[in-house]
Formats: sequence, structure tokens, C-alpha cells
Amino acid sequence: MTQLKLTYFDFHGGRAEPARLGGVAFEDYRFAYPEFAEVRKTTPFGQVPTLQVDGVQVTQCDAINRYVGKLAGLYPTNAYQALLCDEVMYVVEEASVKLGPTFRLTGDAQKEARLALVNGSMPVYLGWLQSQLLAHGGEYFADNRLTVADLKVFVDVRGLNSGRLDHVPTDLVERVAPALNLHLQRIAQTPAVAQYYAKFDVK
Ligand SMILES: N[C@@H](CCC(=O)N[C@@H](CS)C(=O)NCC(=O)O)C(=O)O
Repeated sequence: MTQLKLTYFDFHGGRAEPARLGGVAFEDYRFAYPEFAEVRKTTPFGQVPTLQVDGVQVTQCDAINRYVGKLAGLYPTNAYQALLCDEVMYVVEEASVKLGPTFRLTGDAQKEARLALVNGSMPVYLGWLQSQLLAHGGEYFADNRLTVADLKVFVDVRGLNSGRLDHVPTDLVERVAPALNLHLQRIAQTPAVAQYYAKFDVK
């Protein structure tokens, strides 16, 4: 059997979380933030996540999420449905790329940068995600079933609602795209996701 080792921060969110939620057996190498300086020396771009597949290190979160999705049966086999799934994942990733630099800021500079996103690109991408969801029946983003696109949006919305992101109001999603919160509640109740978080005693 292929041996998988996923390396990422020890928190319930971020770029590797959809792969963690896929339900595929893997070694979950979680590390605390202070260890990142050492971990990043072992990765080609100084970034995480990485996935080792039988000892071969692979980068890029959505390549990893898609691969795990294929192993788990959570990625469409139909080319058009796969396109819809990928589109959603890229939109969430683009939003993450905009948010990324704000983690390196502090104080007023961080506040200004985050509020610019809250009042700019964030409602645009949340609104688009909501319209995609509703256009495809309101339950799933693609293929009329759970896919890695649902897991990626679930993780993103969960992060935005969490209060972990200073200056991002915890009611932003509810105000601009409430259907995404209903989606979040449904995905949280799917057996693979509920069982995964139960292991960590996360509500
Ligand atoms: N394109 C990469 C981006 C990975 C990335 O930016 N990861 C963040 C953590 S979520 C990181 O390692 N940041 C440190 C840095 O870029 O210096 C991917 O899709 O995995």
C-alpha cells in the first residue's frame, strides 16, 4: 500500500486540512509554529504543506488535495464536473494567496490590510462561491456529491468564522453569503468529517 506522510502546521485549518479530511490513511505529521523554521529547510520552496508519497516529497496544496480526493473517491471522474470542482478550489486558493501576506504584518498595518480584503475581494469571492453553490443545487459545488471542493470551502469558511483572523468579522460569511454557512453545517455532519474532528475532541 502507498505510504503517505502529510506535513503541515498543528491546527485545524489551512491548506492541508482538506487532505486531512479526505478519510485516506496517512501519517499526519503536525508541527507547532516555532518548528516551522526547521521544517521549511526540508521543503523545496520553504513552504508547507508537503506530501511524501512512498518517500517522494510533493508540494502544492491543491495538487495534494486533488490526489487525496482521487484516492478517497472525492474527485469527479467526469471532466466537466472536475472543471467545476477545480474552479472552486482555485478561487479559494486565490483568496488565501491574498490573505497570506497579512500574516507577516502586525498592528495597524495588519488591520489596514485585512480591512481592505474584508471590504474588497473577500465579499466578491464569498458571493461568487455562494452563487456557484446555489446554481448547482445548493448542496454541493460539483458532481451532486461531496468532493474536495466542498472540503476546501468548508475549511476556508470555518477559518473565516473562527475569530482566529484578527480584523475579519466573524459574521462576514453570514452577512454576505449565508448559504455557505448552511453548507458548512452540512459538511461538518458528514461521517468522514465528523469522525475526523471527534478524534481531536473538536466541536
Ligand atoms: N503554492 C503553495 C503555497 C503554500 C504556502 O504558501 N504555504 C504557507 C503556509 S499555509 C507557507 O508555507 N508560507 C511560508 C512562506 O511562504 O514563506 C501551495 O499551494 O501549497
